[in-house]
Amino acid sequence: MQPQGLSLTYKILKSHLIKGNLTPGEEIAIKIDRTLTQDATGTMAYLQFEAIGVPHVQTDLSVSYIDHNTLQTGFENADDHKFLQTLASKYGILYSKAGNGICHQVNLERFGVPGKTLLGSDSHTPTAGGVGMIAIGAGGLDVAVAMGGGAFYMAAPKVVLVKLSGKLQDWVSAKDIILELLRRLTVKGGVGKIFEYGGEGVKSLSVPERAVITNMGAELGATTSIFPSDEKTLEFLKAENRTEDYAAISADDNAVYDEVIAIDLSSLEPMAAKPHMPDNVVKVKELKDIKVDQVAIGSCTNSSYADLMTVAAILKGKKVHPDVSLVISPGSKQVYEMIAKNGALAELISSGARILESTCGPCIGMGQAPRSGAVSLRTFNRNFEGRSGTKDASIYLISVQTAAASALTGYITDPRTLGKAPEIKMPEKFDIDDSMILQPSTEPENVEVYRGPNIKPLPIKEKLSESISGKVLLKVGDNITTDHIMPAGSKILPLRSNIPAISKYVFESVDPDFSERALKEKGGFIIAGENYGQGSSREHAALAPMYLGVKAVIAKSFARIHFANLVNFGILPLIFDNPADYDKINQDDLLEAQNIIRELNEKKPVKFINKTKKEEYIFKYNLTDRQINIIKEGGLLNETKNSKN
Ligand code: MIC
Ligand code: SF4
Repeated sequence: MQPQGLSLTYKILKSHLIKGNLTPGEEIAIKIDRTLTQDATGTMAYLQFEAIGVPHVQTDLSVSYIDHNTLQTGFENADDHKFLQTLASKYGILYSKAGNGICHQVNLERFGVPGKTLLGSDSHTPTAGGVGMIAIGAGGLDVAVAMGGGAFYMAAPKVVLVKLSGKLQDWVSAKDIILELLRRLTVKGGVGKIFEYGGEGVKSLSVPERAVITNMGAELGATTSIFPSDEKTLEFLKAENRTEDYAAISADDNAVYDEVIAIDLSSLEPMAAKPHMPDNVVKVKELKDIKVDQVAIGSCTNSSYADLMTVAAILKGKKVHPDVSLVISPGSKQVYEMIAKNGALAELISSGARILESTCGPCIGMGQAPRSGAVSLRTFNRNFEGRSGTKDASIYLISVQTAAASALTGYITDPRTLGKAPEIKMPEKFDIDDSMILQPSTEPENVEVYRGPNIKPLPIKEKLSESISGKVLLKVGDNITTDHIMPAGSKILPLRSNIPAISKYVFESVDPDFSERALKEKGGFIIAGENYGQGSSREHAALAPMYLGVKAVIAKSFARIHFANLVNFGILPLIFDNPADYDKINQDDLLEAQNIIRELNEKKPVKFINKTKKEEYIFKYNLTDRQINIIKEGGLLNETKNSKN
């Protein structure tokens, strides 16, 4: 009998496996070849890296990007940038300056290599799956550990084959493929899974198009997404002058998959995710009479050269509707410079577009908040309530084609109504200029790491005690995002290096009194529904609640990265044994667990008493021995230090 073939995913995981078996759900440890950080998660990650105490990064390559916190309304962000620059220089890390572009776009262009592993302190790290990397988003502490030479621990994923057939019709784009998947599978449909793309349809998609899909695979809750490395990959790497990085890799012909999903590309139409979730997807034509106030084009999802050339071709010689504000942020300096040189930028400006720098910008509420009650169309990947900076704005996620068409008409517009579709070719050569990527110092001993007043030491948690008690500080529903738990935006993001200051904003949009109450009650518990903590990798959504004294989150289920972050910072992620108990517990109820360490040691479910209601509940947990140990020690940093002593 012929042995079973391997998926591309399992081939790469196998070649990087350090511990464990590749059986879905089992904990494995893999070697990380490369890491990336961005400035909003990077300061914490590097403070943690310093605490680990190695003199030089242990990876093949680590890059520190500045792309999120670039709206410098006070000294904080610029101070943090200087910290990150000097630290990178000292520890052997490349530093991509503000203005060089969004981490995922620049990483794809300059550092994506088929077959390698990448760990990034940003949930959209899977973008690099577009060139055949296993690229995973994680909390900053996990990235710090990888930079220190440690393995990355994860649950071996189920592998889903997304079999693409046919070819996209005119005006339909890669964005519509991933929106269709979100429509079918929802924002929790990918938890515990890696999505591997295959089938004839793959051949028609360029690397930047593939990267749109792997980028937004994060919104499925997936561990990551990956495309095979083939002629299209070679074409892209050649154009980036990196032919030597090419290797053809794909799944075995007889590869086995846990699930197969078929998509006929030729049957797809322009799609849109309605407010306030990326899986709230309908056909654009169903939204046609909705008036638009703002159109924002950019983000790590849709800001490639081809994307902006498409927009320029649609807007050429025309004017943006008088009631629409159109903002465009090119994904990288490479893209920006190329559209400037070939005249496309002039077309965009002439049409009435407002051009921003190459950063995340409006995607994370760093400027361009829409007006009250506005309809804002965005080519981004997340439309969570309030993320734009305006709580009552309605954000729709769409393709660049739909964005440009709607900017012209002033209404949500199916781009197929515009006539002949523009044809945009991938350039044979991209303009290469890595001068904004700074090399580390050759004399690291002489580099002093700069620390501005914004950088405060990391709070450390005490060990878990046998008995824990406290009030239910907050009860929330399903699909709570990390944007609910720890909001971003131009006011709060500059406080990312200062946990006492940022913790004042925990759950601000859900319950503005949360932080004060948590401090007054000396901590307590959070009760949640399904998929708690979906969205970003920001460990501040665990670190700040930890600072406020949150001891456990009891939920129906958790999102992957946030679950790992809770463990890393010593907060117990517990799961209802009986989901009906969710309805019995209310805010302010007093909960107590009397034998938690004994129960964890015996791997038994934990018993909680509701002293207010005089009830008992059993909560489960899905923790390995390693994770239980981390929680008992009060977090991964404590555990690492104690295991060294
Ligand atoms: C996001 O898109 O939500 C972010 C901002 O890029 C986050 C990281 C962060 O919060 O700093 C992410 O996706 O992980
Ligand atoms: Fe930046 Fe938005 Fe991408 Fe996050 S999703 S990395 S904020 S562009």
